Amino acid sequence: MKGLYTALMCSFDEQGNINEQGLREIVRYNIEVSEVDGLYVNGSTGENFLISTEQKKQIFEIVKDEVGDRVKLMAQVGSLNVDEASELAQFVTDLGYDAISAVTPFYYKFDFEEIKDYYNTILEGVDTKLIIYSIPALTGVSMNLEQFGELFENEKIIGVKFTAPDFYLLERLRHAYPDKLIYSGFDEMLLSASVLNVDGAIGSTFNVNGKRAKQIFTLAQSGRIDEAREIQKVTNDLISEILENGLYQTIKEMLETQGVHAGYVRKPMKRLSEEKLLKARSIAEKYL
Ligand code: NAY
Repeated sequence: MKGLYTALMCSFDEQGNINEQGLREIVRYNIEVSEVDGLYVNGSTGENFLISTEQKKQIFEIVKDEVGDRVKLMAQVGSLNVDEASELAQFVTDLGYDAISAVTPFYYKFDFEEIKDYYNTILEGVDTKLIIYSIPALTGVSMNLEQFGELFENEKIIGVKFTAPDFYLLERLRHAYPDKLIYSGFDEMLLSASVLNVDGAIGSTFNVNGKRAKQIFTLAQSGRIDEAREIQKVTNDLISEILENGLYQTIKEMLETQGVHAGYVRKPMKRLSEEKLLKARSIAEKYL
């Protein structure tokens, strides 16, 4: 399960329906052009929190059908509705996904006991492994070393997608849990995380920048830090332009320039203005 995983985008049409062909094209582009090791399906980048249970299932099915066994697949099933999360966990396990992942429960200020119960409930009765999805900036949920340790006591919890700039905690986690999988979640910090020996990374920008990300990761692993730093610099030039223009919308438009029908974002996300569309195309021309 080690390596680089694209946080997969989903293609939606103007009405917000799944564009199956577009989604298949995004999958193929990631495998054949970006050459990532795996796909992280229905994460933030997949606009997971904006779609219905049925749409989530449809996406899981289409992606598995398109991928077959070519790359590893992680399914993000986390939901404030624990019944939905459990149902999706069973669904993707039956489909043959390699692991599930679940975002920490957010919005209500759950205490740690509740968070722990959420994970144990999702895993009850389902024969799969789980990666915790920790993203404090969006969820407001920060866990400390001991709390991660307590979650890791459940042997089915095999790792964490660590999307935070806290490199002290990341180093402590790596040191304390050498056998758990740690994935870096911020693409702009990939080199720094790789130096701390993470097992892989999961990122939205890998949809268009997978090859550079892979270079950063493998160069860092073999101690070639100067070379990795150069590629991280270009990557961060790209990421800052993407962030300034609109993250998911710009990546989608960049994919469109490559003949991949990545489509539109779902409401309430807004579409790019004409000016920003042109900007997205010029970013693609510059970096792809
Ligand atoms: C997800 O589930 O799609 C992710 O969390 C992937 C990680 C990304 N985080 C978000 C919130 O999009 O790749 C990062 C991020 O977009 C990138 O580093 C730019 O900041």
